Amino acid sequence: MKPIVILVLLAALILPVEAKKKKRGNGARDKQEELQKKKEKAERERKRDAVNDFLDKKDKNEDGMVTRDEHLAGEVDKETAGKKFDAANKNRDRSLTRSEIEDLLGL
Ligand SMILES: [Ca+2]
Ligand SMILES: [Ca+2]
Repeated sequence: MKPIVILVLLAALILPVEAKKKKRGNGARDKQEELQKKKEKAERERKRDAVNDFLDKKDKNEDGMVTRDEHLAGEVDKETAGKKFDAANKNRDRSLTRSEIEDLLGL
């Protein structure tokens, strides 16, 4: 038998095994990626729920943002609440957006 024929035969034997190995490797990685995605999704949902809870409580006019007045309403310690509002209000406008609320809540 010519060496080239032997090589081809060997390749035909080895390649399917290698392909199988590769597939298994990818499967494990896919699973890990899937798990990571699930974790990230759960984390996003947790944040979204927390912000929604906050808005339910504070956002009286239901515009999806919380003004300083809305935030201070019902707070006992208005000074601390005001400071927290100012710290979270990154762009120094009149209200907290969802992402600013995430900061306020320490998410
Ligand atoms: Ca509002
Ligand atoms: Ca703001």
